[in-house]
Amino acid sequence: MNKQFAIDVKEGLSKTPKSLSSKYFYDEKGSALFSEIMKLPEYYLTNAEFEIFQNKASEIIELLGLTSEKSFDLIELGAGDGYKTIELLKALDHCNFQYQYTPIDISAKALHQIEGNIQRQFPKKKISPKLGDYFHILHELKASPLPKVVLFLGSNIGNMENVEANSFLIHLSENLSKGDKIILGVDLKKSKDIVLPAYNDSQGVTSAFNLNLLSRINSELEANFNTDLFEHAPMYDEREGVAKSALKSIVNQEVEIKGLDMKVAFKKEEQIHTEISRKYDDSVIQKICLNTGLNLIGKVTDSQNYFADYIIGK
Ligand code: AVJ
Repeated sequence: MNKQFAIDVKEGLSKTPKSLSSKYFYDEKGSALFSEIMKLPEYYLTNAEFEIFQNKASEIIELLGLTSEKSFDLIELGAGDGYKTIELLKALDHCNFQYQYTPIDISAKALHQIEGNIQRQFPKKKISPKLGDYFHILHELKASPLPKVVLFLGSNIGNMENVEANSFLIHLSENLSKGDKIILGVDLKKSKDIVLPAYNDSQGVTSAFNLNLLSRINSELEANFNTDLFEHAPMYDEREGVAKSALKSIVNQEVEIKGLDMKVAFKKEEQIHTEISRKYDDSVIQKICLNTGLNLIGKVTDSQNYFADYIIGK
């Protein structure tokens, strides 16, 4: 992992335009900042999806075609703190469903947190967290005879280009059996006035989240980025439906990365691209489901039509 970080940073900062992968945001500091982002008034995504699970869980359950006599595996990819999932679990329990909840994450800390949160809400529930790579674990779970419902929430898929998202769904589909379902949470295309502030909050938390990537390179790869000389540069392309974030060099400067044995020159205003957060509509969802063996069953949205949870079946 750390070795891959070094390889990816070297490659990303050697090309034109420069880029760094958003998957590296989430070190300890970055994960804490992302938790702060989810509480920001401008970051409507979390509340919108929470509202869906709070008010429309029964619609979701109906679209999943579940019956309370049969048990199933409820598997979550990258569960975070489980704040939204808990609402779905409450609704499932309310209807007496039998299921085994399995959150999968590459962070032991995240799994502990979710386990604690669930134990607090449902003292009697047994959950089976699994640490590791999504597909590796899904492959292991494929042997289970029970039907599966896989959760991939929070518009996490939005960090992928459509081609990547399509490969991701192909891979996911290969690890599912006929009749299994996916709940895919995605942010919907909408006006720039709503989207842009979500990535450019007034308290500067998103800016700190983005700049933390440079601090991470400083500490893990012995670099000397001065984070005061870079600024958070967000934009939203309304036509394309993609929010993009970059770090912009405020001056002409050179940065040394000892751990990579390299020096990187930045021109004033030059950007390092760090993240895309794609927004969706039915046609984009259809497109990323092409040739995956998956089909769209339905969708459930929040009251403002900001966010959707698509129910997809194999
Ligand atoms: C966790 C990928 C859904 O893109 O909205 C939040 C990450 N980046 N603010 C998103 C993020 C900046 C977030 N996802």
